Amino acid sequence: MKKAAPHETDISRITTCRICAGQCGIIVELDAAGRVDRVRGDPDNPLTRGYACIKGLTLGEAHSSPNRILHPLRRTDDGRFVQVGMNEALDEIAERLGKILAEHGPDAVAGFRGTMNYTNSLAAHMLPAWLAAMGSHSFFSTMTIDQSAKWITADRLGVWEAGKDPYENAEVLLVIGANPLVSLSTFTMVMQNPVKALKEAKARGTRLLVIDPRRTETAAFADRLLQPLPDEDAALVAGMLRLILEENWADREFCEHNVEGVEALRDALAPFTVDHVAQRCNIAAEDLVAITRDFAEPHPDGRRKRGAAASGTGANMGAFSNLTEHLVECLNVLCGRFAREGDAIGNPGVLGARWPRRAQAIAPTRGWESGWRDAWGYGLLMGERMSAILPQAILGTGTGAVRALVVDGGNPVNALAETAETAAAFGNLQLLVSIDPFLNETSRLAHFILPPPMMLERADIRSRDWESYTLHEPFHQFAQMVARPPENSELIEDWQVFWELAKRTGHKIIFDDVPISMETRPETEDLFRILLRHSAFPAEDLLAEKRGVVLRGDPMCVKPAEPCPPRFQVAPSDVLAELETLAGVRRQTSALRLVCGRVRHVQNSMYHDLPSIARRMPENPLSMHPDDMASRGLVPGALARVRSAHGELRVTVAPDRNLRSGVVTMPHGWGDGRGANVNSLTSLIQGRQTINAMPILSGFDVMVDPVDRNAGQGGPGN
Ligand SMILES: Nc1nc2c(c(=O)[nH]1)N[C@H]1C(S)=C(S)[C@@H](COP(=O)(O)OP(=O)(O)OC[C@H]3O[C@@H](n4cnc5c(=O)[nH]c(N)nc54)[C@H](O)[C@@H]3O)O[C@H]1N2
Ligand SMILES: Nc1nc2c(c(=O)[nH]1)N[C@H]1C(S)=C(S)[C@@H](COP(=O)(O)OP(=O)(O)OC[C@H]3O[C@@H](n4cnc5c(=O)[nH]c(N)nc54)[C@H](O)[C@@H]3O)O[C@H]1N2
Ligand code: SF4
Ligand SMILES: [Mo]
Repeated sequence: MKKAAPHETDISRITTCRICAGQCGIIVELDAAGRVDRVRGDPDNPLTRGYACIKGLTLGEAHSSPNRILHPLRRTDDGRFVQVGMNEALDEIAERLGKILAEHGPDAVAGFRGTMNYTNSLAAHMLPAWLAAMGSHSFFSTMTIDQSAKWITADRLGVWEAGKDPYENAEVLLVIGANPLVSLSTFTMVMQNPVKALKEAKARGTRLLVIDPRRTETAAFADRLLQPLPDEDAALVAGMLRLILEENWADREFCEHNVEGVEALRDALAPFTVDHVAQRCNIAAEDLVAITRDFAEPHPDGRRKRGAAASGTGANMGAFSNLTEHLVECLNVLCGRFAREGDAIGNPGVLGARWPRRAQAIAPTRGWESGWRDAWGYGLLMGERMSAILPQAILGTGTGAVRALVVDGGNPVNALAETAETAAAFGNLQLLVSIDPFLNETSRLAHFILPPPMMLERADIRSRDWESYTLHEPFHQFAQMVARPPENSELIEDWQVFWELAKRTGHKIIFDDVPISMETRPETEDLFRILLRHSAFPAEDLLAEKRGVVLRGDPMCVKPAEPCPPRFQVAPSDVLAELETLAGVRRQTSALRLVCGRVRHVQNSMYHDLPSIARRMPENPLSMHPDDMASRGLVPGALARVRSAHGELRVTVAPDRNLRSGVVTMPHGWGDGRGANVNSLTSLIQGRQTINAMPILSGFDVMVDPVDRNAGQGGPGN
């Protein structure tokens, strides 16, 4: 592609795609009517360098989709939606909220943060601020059906103030159950133009190690790939840790100063010998030793290797997800894979204040053990309730029972486990409001749908609070509004819904610790200025930066630790108990195991019906190894019945030689008239984790049999 010089592109057409964490710089062309016509990657964006995926390139179709909701809708008693004015909708919602608050108290009013709330910085702050204004604890998000094992690990094990080993000087990167080249969401990797960034890292000498039952797009670049049976990662990593301690590959000096519980962990790891683990995971013992050696063994002169291990959904959605994540982070802890005193900090902050990072641990606090607790026994995790409890909380009584729910940019009926149960529970809500431009399984059940402007029709900054994790360089781009909302539409920005409701119910919102006017609605820019009030660079400059720029400023280095720093806790008693349980569990391996896995074309349940997407991916097939297909008499494109202990569905099968045999996969997020929802096979309750109620969404047993397409049973579905 010809590289456009900066002056060739009209700056007013430049913004970012906000579907995923990549936040690619894009150039948006408008048609004569001012609607988004064409989207392409911005070759002059310093980080994304022209990269944009099919999802971002299709944003035009999304914005002008004939299915887009352009006016507030109210559901009638007979299930139809009728158009109402925005003020009328807000008045009625507030009136109903007022009654529910009066009758059931603040916890009965809940909010759900979907993925499109995370990438909307004002809404992301306003949703919890609205709940806090009412005094409600009922803040739910996708995190607790995603990788909240990472939050639990941070607060059981501890975290390192200065972050993991910097990407720039990583000699080795270990990726377990994640596919960053497709999903762009692994914090140890670069997520901007990820293929190019990985190739550059490899050219610098970084070795990539991958543990995944599928030879993924990421694994195609791996120096070593281990393809174990899924849902055995806890045992697998336990085996790696045991070997690291046995071979003296741990960083002994680091552990002496910073880690507590190494001996107790060593004892608990005793059952996880190389042979035991190799057998459980159905891998060769020497491959387990080799990948552990590649990651952990110090250089011959005794220097430790640099570069960290990280996991993704594949490791955080199985039967021992919280334990798995703890053990994965123990790989980093035992090997000391953290930024050390004097190391340059990749991204010390742009939108937020810069603060000194010391070379020391932050002690775990086990926050869920104190404070508020719901009637189902769950506390709060980083201020959030557990999403898999939501259906029970809607149907139940007692502390934390939910009667009203506002969902912003999410589709929890599709995303939570056990779809039929979840949908039935949501149908029992006294009030369900969905802030969403489209009908989906959740908004279809809503009493009100409030359509927002879509991302190219509003301005944004990136997440200030996550910038040090999602960016390895101090990068900033103000994502400007490049398109007008459709003619004759009546839309409301997501954050404004919360402000308008609070005003009507007489609650005062404290936005990011700053009380805001409840008389006159703030301007969007005023709120950006609040979020940027401690920024490392002047807020006015940041709000004017539309192209995207790396703002190095004064480089920052990691500071020395305080005299007696807090320590990582590698062996808290609940983790030891989980290890003991794990050692006693032996799964029979005759059934197929179904794993999660994302595809490039869509994000979760979004935008499946756009013509360019539907043409490329009309449904979500069940991918199988050709040998597993042949042994069941299945040919490519055949219809199959998939049964789990909790449900069944019909799917089209597709061959995938990249899968190890014995493992099948299908993407989640489908099933609303296109493909099938894999969550029809999962359970909200059985096997869910302690602390976060995380259901088992990956690595569970299924049976797959052929179905005769001509036998009148129709196509895929559940
Ligand atoms: N079995 C199984 N289940 C899973 C997973 C799995 O791997 N396997 N993954 C889990 C994970 S990690 C997650 S994060 C969840 C996903 O959970 P959700 O966040 O609930 O699902 P999404 O489909 O991402 O929802 C995004 C919604 O935003 C809407 N939207 C699109 N554009 C806009 C916009 O401009 N503004 C607003 N307000 N809304 C917009 C879309 O129409 C869609 O309804 O699913 C979880 N469920
Ligand atoms: N294109 C695209 N990008 C996305 C999304 C999307 O839907 N589409 N969703 C976004 C969201 S909400 C999230 S949370 C992130 C998630 O990002 P990732 O965590 O990277 O998710 P996946 O790409 O599904 O990769 C999970 C990998 O785990 C493997 N796996 C499954 N089970 C196991 C197991 O038991 N053990 C091991 N070792 N591996 C296993 C799968 O084969 C798969 O390769 O992606 C985000 N980005
Ligand atoms: S969805 Fe695609 S274009 Fe959009 S930010 Fe993510 S990778 Fe970039
Ligand atoms: Mo997610």
